[in-house]
Amino acid sequence: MSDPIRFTLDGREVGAGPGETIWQVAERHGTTIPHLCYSTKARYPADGNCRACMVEIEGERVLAASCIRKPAPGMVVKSASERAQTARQMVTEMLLADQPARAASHDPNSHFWAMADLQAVSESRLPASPRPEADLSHPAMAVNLDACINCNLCIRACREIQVNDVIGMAGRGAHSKIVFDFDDPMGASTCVGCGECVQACPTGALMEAGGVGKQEVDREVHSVCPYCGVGCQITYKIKDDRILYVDGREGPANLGRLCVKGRFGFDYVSSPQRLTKPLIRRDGIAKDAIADLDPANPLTHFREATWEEALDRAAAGLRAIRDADGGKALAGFGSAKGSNEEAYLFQKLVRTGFGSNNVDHCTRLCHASSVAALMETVGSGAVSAPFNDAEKADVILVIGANPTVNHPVAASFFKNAAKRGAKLIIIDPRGTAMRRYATWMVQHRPGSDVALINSMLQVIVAEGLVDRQYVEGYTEGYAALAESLGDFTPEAMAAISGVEPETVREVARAFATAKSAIIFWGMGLSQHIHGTDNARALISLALMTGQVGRPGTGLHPLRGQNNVQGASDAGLIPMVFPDYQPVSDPAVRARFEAMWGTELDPEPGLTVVEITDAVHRGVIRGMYIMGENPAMSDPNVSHARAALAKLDHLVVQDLFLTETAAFADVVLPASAWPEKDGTVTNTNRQVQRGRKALPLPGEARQDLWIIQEMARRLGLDWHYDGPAEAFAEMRRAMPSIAGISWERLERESCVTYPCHAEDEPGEAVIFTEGFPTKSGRGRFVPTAMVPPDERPDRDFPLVLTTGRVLEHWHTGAMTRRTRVLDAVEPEAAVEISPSDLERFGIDPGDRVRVVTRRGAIELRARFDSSLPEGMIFIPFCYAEAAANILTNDALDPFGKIAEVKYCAVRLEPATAGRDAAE
Ligand SMILES: Nc1nc2c(c(=O)[nH]1)N[C@H]1C(S)=C(S)[C@@H](COP(=O)(O)OP(=O)(O)OC[C@H]3O[C@@H](n4cnc5c(=O)[nH]c(N)nc54)[C@H](O)[C@@H]3O)O[C@H]1N2
Ligand SMILES: Nc1nc2c(c(=O)[nH]1)N[C@H]1C(S)=C(S)[C@@H](COP(=O)(O)OP(=O)(O)OC[C@H]3O[C@@H](n4cnc5c(=O)[nH]c(N)nc54)[C@H](O)[C@@H]3O)O[C@H]1N2
Ligand SMILES: [Mo]
Repeated sequence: MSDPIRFTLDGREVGAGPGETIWQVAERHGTTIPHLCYSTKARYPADGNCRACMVEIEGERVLAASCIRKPAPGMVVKSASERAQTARQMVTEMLLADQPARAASHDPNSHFWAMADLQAVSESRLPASPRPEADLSHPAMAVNLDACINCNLCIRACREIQVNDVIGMAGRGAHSKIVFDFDDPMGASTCVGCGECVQACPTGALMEAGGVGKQEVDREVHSVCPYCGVGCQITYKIKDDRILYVDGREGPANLGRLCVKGRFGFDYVSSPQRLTKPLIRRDGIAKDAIADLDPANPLTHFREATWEEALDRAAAGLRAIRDADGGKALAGFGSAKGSNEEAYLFQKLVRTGFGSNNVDHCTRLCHASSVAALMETVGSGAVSAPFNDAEKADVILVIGANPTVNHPVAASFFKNAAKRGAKLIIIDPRGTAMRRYATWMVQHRPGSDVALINSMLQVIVAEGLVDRQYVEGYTEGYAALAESLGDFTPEAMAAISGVEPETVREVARAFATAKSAIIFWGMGLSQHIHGTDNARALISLALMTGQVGRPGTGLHPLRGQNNVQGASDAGLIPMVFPDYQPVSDPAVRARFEAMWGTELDPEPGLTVVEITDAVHRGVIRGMYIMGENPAMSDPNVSHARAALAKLDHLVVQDLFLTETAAFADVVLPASAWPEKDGTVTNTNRQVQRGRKALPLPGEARQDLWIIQEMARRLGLDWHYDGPAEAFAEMRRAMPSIAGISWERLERESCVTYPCHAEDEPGEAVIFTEGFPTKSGRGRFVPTAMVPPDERPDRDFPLVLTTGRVLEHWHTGAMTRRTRVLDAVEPEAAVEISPSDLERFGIDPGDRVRVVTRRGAIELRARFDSSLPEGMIFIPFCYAEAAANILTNDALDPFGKIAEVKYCAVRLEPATAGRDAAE
């Protein structure tokens, strides 16, 4: 380290570290110089435009902005000289003149008022200018330009940090003001509601709607966002045991950033529809009538019960089936929305209490195929590098993923990288929002990924761009792979993928010759009957070019649920015990038998869709479902619902009376994320600590407690006194987290696994020296083309793809009960390309009927120019138009994942015509 720069600050000799500004040195020595446009909270680099932090420097005529000025050796700085103080007070007074009076201000506790206090400025001698009206058009945020001081922080938040490019400055001089897009109301602009501007604003000019600023927070609790796998760290701001608002915290994944769900999507926990009492199905109410069950009024179908009665009933039903037909007649779905500790105990309950391995969860519908390919080729199913490594990459490939919608905070880092000069390649049949920042937006035909990726591999081989040294040093099976690529020329594949051969060549060359290239992929690759092949081909791309195991390189399947990585690690998978140890391996089994003190089933259990089929065959008769909503999320959901109805006994543990709970015999009201302590593992393999922020509503109980009470009634003698004890056992079962103690998580909030010892930091980038496979080498697995299961034809001429919208979470269980999110996206719509709208004579806004071989739904048509002709899109979050009534449940043979990204469909006029619907 270089020597500090010595200089004099307010008569004292001090040192400045490299890059430190005068403001920072002063702060370090206990002097807070007033500052407005430089936000320590938002931690953006200073840009020195507000002049609130001026200091005097001896020998200089003009005052200097201390937030950007760096000290020089021997400099004499006076932060408290009269000249500096007067100038700063003048700045504050000028700004204050245009502000509403403090008592009437939008946020009397704002940073601005704190800075005015610091200088003892409480009113202004200057005349006020006219006050603009408030813009309250957005459901989550208020725009109070009367409080704006033109500090630019919101513009930087929107442009530089989140890269949404909505906020700008219009007008000049005294007339300049911030605007959204072309001076649109915020609610009508392209704002995506991330609220970064609100977090950055020092005055309350941009703030949470509903007068939040006028209320005093009485507690803060640090936790993790409950939505996606990015794992943003957050702080709950609480008043009277309710969440008032949420701020982003400096977690390693999010660096203070959040998206609309993390910031504004928290009030599902206090929804009037929360389950607050255990429920038992009324006698004689059939299980086939979910349509007429109102989640706000469960008492038509259920009666309230005590916990004692409900738990006894719940467990007795399962026990009876187990004792009559054996453990294989039961199955459990655990949750990727709960904690690691809950997931671990849930799978242990199934394996030791039911006595089979019939335990699975939503990973099966998600990255199961990716994981199958990763285990087979590189020996580990998790990501090789954190997504934040995009920052170090020269080339970023995003394929079959739409991060601005589904991992918005990760997307902000990808956009930062693209702006910094990284080449961004996007491969997706539908143009995604990130295309604006992409060097190549490759829109291939859906379902043609193997053809496309293999043609890239073919180019790399044919043009001699293979990283020979890497291939020889770290891989096996290259010769057979190269051999298999002969026919996959870009010319031959163009007929299948629809991509110009020259584009394939450019993209392949860019990837292969980059100093560092990283791959991100999502459901567009995994949710196909050839999902495992898609991932195999992609892995070959990384291996062949040596783009793995170094900073800025790697394989990153973007994990979906907040804890899908952790739930999988903890063993909510039918073929493996915790830490992916195969149930069929006798040595592994012996270890777990010794640890759990019981005999274990040597046969892998059934997977999600296989369980549905087994119910139809009468093989499975009872289920325990915690924190999943298969009656909405399973493919071909009419078939899945019929299976739920057919069960002799179903126990559902959830926050709400979901579509799945509608089929339950017993419903157990559980704990939402902000109501519990526990750990979760994000897409980066970062294990993070969530903390209880709120009391449980009514008689709802902790999931961990419920699982244990169920376990006891199934004959297991369990006593885990809270998550720390469950975690301690997990550490013994899972070598990958052996170095992570509860105390350490308490202290550090986040530790990356694999981490083998308490004094190790954990490995952010893995595969630096080969792979955890038997041979230590990464394996090339050749792939052949398998067409989608159900292709368009005369009767069903279009391709249906399904997925998500930014504001809603999966089946809508949580987000449709969140005020802000449901206000932004309240209604189901099918997105259709302009040419298909024309071809089928549909106007945007019309109600249409969407029909596949499995069923039909009716919803509104929406114009979407990013879709190619022949492909329509429906999100699966709307119960009233459930997309999964339409989807195909044909499975990938390796990952057992269903092809929800592709089936044949047709559009018809709605039966309830347009007028009737309006
Ligand atoms: N807002 C929101 N965010 C979420 C979720 C949510 O429900 N809502 N869910 C979370 C979960 S669990 C997950 S798994 C992730 C999913 O995140 P993503 O993987 O991004 O999810 P999807 O929107 O399902 O699909 C991604 C893309 O696949 C494309 N696609 C469709 N067919 C094909 C194809 O044949 N080939 C290729 N290459 N692409 C294709 C679609 O056009 C779409 O852009 O999101 C997580 N984040
Ligand atoms: N058509 C189509 N179908 C799909 C997909 C697709 O792209 N297209 N994607 C698939 C994918 S990737 C996934 S991951 C699945 C997701 O499918 P699911 O996991 O079934 O969907 P969620 O809506 O997230 O369900 C979570 C449930 O847990 C409850 N919950 C939340 N927190 C807690 C808690 O702390 N404790 C308890 N006990 N309950 C809680 C919620 O109320 C909700 O009912 O959907 C899959 N289905
Ligand atoms: Mo997922």
